[in-house]
Amino acid sequence: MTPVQSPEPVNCRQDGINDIVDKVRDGQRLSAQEGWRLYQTSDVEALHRAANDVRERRHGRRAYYVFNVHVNYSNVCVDSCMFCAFAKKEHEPGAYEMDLEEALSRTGALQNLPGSEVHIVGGLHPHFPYAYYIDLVRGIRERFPNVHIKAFTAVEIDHLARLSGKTWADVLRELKAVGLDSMPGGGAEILNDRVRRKLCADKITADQWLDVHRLAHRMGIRSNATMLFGHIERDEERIEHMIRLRDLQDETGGFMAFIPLRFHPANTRLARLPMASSSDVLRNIAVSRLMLDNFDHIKAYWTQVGLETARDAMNCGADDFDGTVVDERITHFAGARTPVGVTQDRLCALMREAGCIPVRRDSWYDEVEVFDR
Ligand code: V47
Repeated sequence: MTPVQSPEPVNCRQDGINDIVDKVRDGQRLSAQEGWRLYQTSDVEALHRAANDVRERRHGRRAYYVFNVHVNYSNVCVDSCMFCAFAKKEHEPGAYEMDLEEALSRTGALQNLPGSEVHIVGGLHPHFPYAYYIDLVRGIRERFPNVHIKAFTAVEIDHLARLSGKTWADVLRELKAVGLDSMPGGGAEILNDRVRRKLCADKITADQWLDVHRLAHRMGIRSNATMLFGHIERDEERIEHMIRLRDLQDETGGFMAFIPLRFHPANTRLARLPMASSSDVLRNIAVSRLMLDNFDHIKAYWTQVGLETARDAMNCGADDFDGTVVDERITHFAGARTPVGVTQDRLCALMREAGCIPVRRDSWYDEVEVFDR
């Protein structure tokens, strides 16, 4: 694990970030201490500008989205994470399960369009057999050969291994054999043991989350990485999280995008907490763009940050809106007021408002359609 320096004492805090901006311009890597200063600075304009410069060097004014649906196959979960409003115990009101036919019919909304994506995530179900997950991926692959299957977080991969008595490698190999293309970045929360003990003690540890992704990357399965922010975590723990991801990315190069997830407190055991403000959302986007110098893409996940804030994020370091995100449930159980899916026209209009060229991408970030008129 990467040692993260503790922050400077408050009395010698340095507010300006010109030296950090110069380092970024020279292509130098930022330290934990510098990352922490990016969270503290009052010069938000300089922070956003520096992050936007990096974004423009990598992607110009292109802004990406994918045509996608979410299939949250069940919310029944053996874990009890403090931040989660989605998970229910079996037989609890609101608990649900989807059979294969329902998952297939939801994926059908993509019309088997080349470049489209199904994002499959669910609770850790105590009784679904291992075959359910294999059949789900195989069934989608057989019926919709053009659809990219991005399925199962590292936490679910570990659950499948426990339930089947197989190794992580066996599970990943068998899922890949029936059609799994890539893995989503969920379940990372904050990669710090203090936070995980308080927030999600039942979950795999930070090291295990990283180990599953390392293994997946070595097996040719690319993935994303998330960071759930705006609950009990400290700025230095956000930075530790990013540095641990950056270290793994140095090793494998397997991450495609980083996605800061804005914690939604409604209906959770942390409902007393206020939701992070839009300016905090933009700060996280900008800091991650500057710290994660080996990640190609930073997503502004509009379902959680809001459509207008996602638009503004395109000028603060983000280059990707995620997608149409039809049928998302996890954030909506926690009170999200954003639509349950948007049209491609709406996404493109927002990107143009941000001064960007909308680009429909596939899940590997290859361009499918550029709307440059
Ligand atoms: O793992 C749970 C988080 C994640 C809440 O890889 C919450 O492309 C906010 O991982 N408020 C699932 N967040 C979502 C996810 C994701 C989303 C979009 C794109 C990708 C990708 C991945 O949502 C969970 C958890 O970290 N979450 N509860 C909540 N109350």
